[in-house]
Amino acid sequence: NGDPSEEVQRAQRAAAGRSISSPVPPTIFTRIINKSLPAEIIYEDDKCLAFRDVNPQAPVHFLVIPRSPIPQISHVNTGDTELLGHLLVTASVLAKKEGLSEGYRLVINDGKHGSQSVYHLHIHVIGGRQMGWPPG
Ligand code: IU
Repeated sequence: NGDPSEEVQRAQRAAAGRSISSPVPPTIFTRIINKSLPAEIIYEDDKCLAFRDVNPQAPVHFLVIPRSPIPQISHVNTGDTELLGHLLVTASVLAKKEGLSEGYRLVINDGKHGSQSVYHLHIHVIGGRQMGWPPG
């Protein structure tokens, strides 16, 4: 006790413990990725998956999510550039597959002002009707 080296060791053990446990609490989307919660998955690969939104806001409404549990778009860094590109290209390819030839809306909600409700990054792909602007 009172030995500074012990204190340092304790702090290092605590820090190591924190980095082992995930800093991001799992969301419902982790359960969709794990298949422990059923969802209508329309596409998946090694980096992402896409599934229909349970509360669709248009005739076509699906979400494209990374397997990696990035909580929100404001938390990404340059190391995520390739993954984010992949999510956008996947959204575009799937929109075409879903027949959205007249156009569609991509939405990423971030944080409180963005009305984000699930803190696992997702791109909404919404289409099959005329969209309004500005969004609410
Ligand atoms: P938001 O961008 O975080 O607000 O959107 C979350 C979306 O996830 C929203 O459109 C929900 O309807 C959708 N969703 C879902 O598809 N399946 C679920 O089990 C849950 C939410 I919870």
